[in-house]
Amino acid sequence: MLLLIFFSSSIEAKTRYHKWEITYQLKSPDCFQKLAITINGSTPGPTIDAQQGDTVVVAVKNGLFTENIAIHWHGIRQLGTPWSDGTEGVTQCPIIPGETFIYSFVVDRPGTYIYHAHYGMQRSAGLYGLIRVALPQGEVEPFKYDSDQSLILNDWWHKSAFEQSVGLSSIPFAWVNEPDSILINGRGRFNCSLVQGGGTCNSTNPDCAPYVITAVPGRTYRLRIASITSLSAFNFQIEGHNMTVVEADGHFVKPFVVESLYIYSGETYSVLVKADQDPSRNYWAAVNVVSRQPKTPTGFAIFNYYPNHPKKNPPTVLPIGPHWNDTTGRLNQDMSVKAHPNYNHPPPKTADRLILLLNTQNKIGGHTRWAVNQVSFTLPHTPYLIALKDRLRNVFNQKPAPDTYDYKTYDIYQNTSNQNATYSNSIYRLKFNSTVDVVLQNANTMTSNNSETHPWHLHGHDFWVVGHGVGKFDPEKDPNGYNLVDPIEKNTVAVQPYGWTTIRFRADNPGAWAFHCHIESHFFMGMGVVFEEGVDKVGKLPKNIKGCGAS
Ligand SMILES: *[C@@H]1O[C@H](CO)[C@@H](O)[C@H](O)[C@H]1NC(C)=O
Ligand SMILES: *[C@@H]1O[C@H](CO)[C@@H](O)[C@H](O)[C@H]1NC(C)=O
Ligand SMILES: *[C@@H]1O[C@H](CO)[C@@H](O)[C@H](O)[C@H]1NC(C)=O
Ligand SMILES: *[C@@H]1O[C@H](CO)[C@@H](O)[C@H](O)[C@H]1NC(C)=O
Ligand SMILES: *[C@@H]1O[C@H](CO)[C@@H](O)[C@H](O)[C@H]1NC(C)=O
Ligand SMILES: *[C@@H]1O[C@H](CO)[C@@H](O)[C@H](O)[C@H]1NC(C)=O
Ligand SMILES: *[C@@H]1O[C@H](CO)[C@@H](O)[C@H](O)[C@H]1NC(C)=O
Ligand SMILES: *[C@@H]1O[C@H](CO)[C@@H](O)[C@H](O)[C@H]1NC(C)=O
Ligand SMILES: *[C@@H]1O[C@H](CO)[C@@H](O)[C@H](O)[C@H]1NC(C)=O
Ligand SMILES: [Cu+2]
Repeated sequence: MLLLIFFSSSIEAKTRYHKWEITYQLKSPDCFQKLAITINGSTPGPTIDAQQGDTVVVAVKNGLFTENIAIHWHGIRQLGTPWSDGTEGVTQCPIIPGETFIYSFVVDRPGTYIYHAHYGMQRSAGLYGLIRVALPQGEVEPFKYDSDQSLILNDWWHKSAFEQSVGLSSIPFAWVNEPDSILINGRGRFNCSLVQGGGTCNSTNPDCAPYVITAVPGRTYRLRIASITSLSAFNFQIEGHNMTVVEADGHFVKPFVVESLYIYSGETYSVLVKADQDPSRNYWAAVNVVSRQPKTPTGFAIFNYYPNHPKKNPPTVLPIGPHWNDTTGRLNQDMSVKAHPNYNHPPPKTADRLILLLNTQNKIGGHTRWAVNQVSFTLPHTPYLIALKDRLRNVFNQKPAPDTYDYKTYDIYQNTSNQNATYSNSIYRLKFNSTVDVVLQNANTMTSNNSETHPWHLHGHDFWVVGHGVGKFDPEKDPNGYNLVDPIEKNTVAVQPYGWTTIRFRADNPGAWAFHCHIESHFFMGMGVVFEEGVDKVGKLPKNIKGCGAS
């Protein structure tokens, strides 16, 4: 009896074991059949549910015959386990075919997170899923809801990730183009009559039937929305229903109401939606591409009012969302996301170091690349964590990566005017426990009058989003406008066209951490950097992360 009470009231952290096999399968998520990378046969993969403080153990078997893999746990800081971050080339060697790799990490914070492939461009082949971390027993969120549902948004191509990556690295350059469709929980709709030159496309395949969210009139729904797109920025809306934003990247938000939500690759949000409209019909949940001129049809799910038939289409046309190029609207949302007053941990008032990062598109030896302060990033053969911890010499460029660019004279509105970008695998070494400001400065691409949106993701940390601005960041004036009172903490943040974004973080997690644009092809084309901090404090590295390069 005593034992029973002990167990039922126990708040001891649990260990949650998962065993996954990664294989290729023929899938038709948008009705068009294609080889997809799956976890135990499914894409998206299984959702990992855990509670704050639990240890998650995932034994990943690489069942692909000819490809390496690695899986990143996006938003999990990996405190004390920097080797479980799953970033091939940074924190581990790839998992080779036939091999099983065991990831083990603590989920130390409640909220909504993602996992996805972090090797080559495999993420776009379907290897992704959600992580939901519940609050400890007896604790509640600072908001109320009747039901908790998840939507993972993605963009999808019929071309393989191989064909895409070969095109990106070829001369002449071949762009991946806009996605063929938008997926909501792995379901989309391609117009099969547009299929040219073979391929199987069956519009009545149940795998591409729209996803249905069933709502009971009067109830409030928490929708956890995650974007894992390879390219697109999205706008999400439920026709006729406003949404209250309450969580962003695992942090409670000072609630604010939106008619539609902008979401960038690598971000997660929770919104509350009340089923308080005319219950005699269903409504569209619609996803539209923004920030690039859309060439992809609107993605949709059905917001079904019980007891209407879940498959009954709403009587209206699909919402087309806001103007794709309404940068001001997107910036307004960025600036509305602030920490919830009861969960506000203001940042240090000053930073010890300022790193100004200019984002440009460049040509290097005829190749089209992205560069940060003239450096187009390449991964070394020996992962940084191993190289740094085991003091392996000459396995990456030891010259420090540049802290700034020529901000006094650089014209961010001109076609990328410099021809000086080079490849490098150099990194930033941060003083342990120092406070670092990073300013991401956007600029014109190599196309006239064009600047893109880049969602930057930091591994191993959350950062405070202390400022956003339009134009060129001025290191003298702009810091005066920083929000140091209640900035949101996030792991991914957008830099809008011709704008800048400043993040602040404490370099207090020993390890080597990637910081990169979350657009799959941009990172592939060099849009990233690596930070090292306190690597001497990292515990003994597990053997299973080694075995490539000089390790
Ligand atoms: C995945 O498949 C393995 C066997 O290969 C099995 O042990 C495991 O339970 C499965 N996991 C899930 C989540 O289906
Ligand atoms: C599918 O494409 C065909 C051919 O262009 C077009 O006639 C048809 O209206 C499209 N169907 C839908 C549902 O968009
Ligand atoms: C399309 O899928 C439906 C449902 O699975 C099936 O009944 C039908 O035979 C398929 N059509 C073709 C041409 O394969
Ligand atoms: C949604 O919010 C807007 C702006 O705050 C308001 O004008 C509109 O009436 C609201 N719609 C609903 C359905 O509550
Ligand atoms: C937005 O794009 C449209 C074309 O889709 C163009 O006509 C319009 O001028 C653009 N607006 C801005 C603010 O760039
Ligand atoms: C490129 O390098 C050359 C030679 O070092 C230098 O003169 C020029 O100013 C550089 N251009 C830019 C935009 O940095
Ligand atoms: C890091 O710095 C903060 C603030 O100066 C201090 O409170 C904390 O103890 C330091 N942590 C470590 C591990 O040195
Ligand atoms: C921009 O500059 C690059 C590199 O000099 C050049 O290849 C490209 O054609 C230019 N684009 C435009 C629109 O002028
Ligand atoms: C670029 O934008 C400027 C200012 O809005 C305009 O004067 C110019 O014509 C545009 N150039 C092109 C090629 O669209
Ligand atoms: Cu980018």
